[in-house]
Amino acid sequence: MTQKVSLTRYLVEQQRVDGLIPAQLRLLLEVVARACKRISFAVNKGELGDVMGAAETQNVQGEVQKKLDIIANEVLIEANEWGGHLAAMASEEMEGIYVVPNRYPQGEYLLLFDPLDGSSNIDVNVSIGTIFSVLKKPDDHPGVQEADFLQAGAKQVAAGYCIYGPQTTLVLTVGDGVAMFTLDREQGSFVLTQENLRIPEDTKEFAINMSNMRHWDAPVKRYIDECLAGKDGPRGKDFNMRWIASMVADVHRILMRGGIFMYPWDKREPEKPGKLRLMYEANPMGWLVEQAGGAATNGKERILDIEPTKLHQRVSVILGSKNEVERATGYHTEK
Ligand code: P6P
Repeated sequence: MTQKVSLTRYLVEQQRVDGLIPAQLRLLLEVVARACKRISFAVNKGELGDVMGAAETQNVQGEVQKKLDIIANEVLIEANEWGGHLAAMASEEMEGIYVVPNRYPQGEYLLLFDPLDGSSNIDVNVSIGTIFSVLKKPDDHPGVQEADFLQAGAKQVAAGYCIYGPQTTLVLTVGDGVAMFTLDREQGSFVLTQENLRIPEDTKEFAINMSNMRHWDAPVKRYIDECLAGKDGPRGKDFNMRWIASMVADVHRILMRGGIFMYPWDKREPEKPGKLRLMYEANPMGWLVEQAGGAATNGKERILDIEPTKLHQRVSVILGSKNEVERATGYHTEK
């Protein structure tokens, strides 16, 4: 029987082999994984754990928070603040950054996360997940401030997500491909189940919220209309559609079998470039997709090249199978 490789062993071997994972980053990733395990157990309790439904609060985005949104945020903060590997954290659920309290040692990394993405699916038992991104704190000044987080996605040193679905699966990159770890609930540890994940460059499956069609810009409408025209249309093949309304679940499907995911700008709120957040949704997912051979743009430029100006800024997202992302992006630049 082939020996199972735990997340810890994988990270130690990666650290030993190519030095991509300094000890402090390895510690950070193991702590995030343990926090995701705790979140998974809370999510799996459902109605049995008084974790369902809405809290009486709103987040910085003005969205009603679910009880599990708050629980997941607190789990990640508590798990990561004392270890000495972080200087500060930023979360979709918090307006400002969370600086590691003085009673704990400060580290050189910055952790950003959407603690529970897709939370509108919690109450209907559909897959949701935690998305995280790791940056290095600039070392040209003492202390840490919000501006230290405003780095392009290309500067990430680690990124990943944990999807809470039929399996609890952690998907991770440190810049040397994408590895997948499945939670072995009997052992209580994440076990390596796939590495060097590759996204097929072509696909017949698109993911977009079709109810917004009348609000889209022309290039998006052209791309989707051509998919809908099927084999008698300009694409010469039929397409399938999926929309789970949980970015983690849609991106996981694309990492496993290809596809294109689109949450474009639309004219409902024209002042917003898109719905999804750059720093802790589009950047980590964009890097994972690129590391698996896919592509990620905002319709005009590579997501990872965008220079952020605000912590919670939003962005239009087109990501997935390389040839489809290039086609959809090309329609934007043609325009
Ligand atoms: P809509 C979840 O709220 C989320 O941020 C992403 O996970 C998901 O892809 C998107 O919003 C769904 O948005 O407008 O289809 O409900």
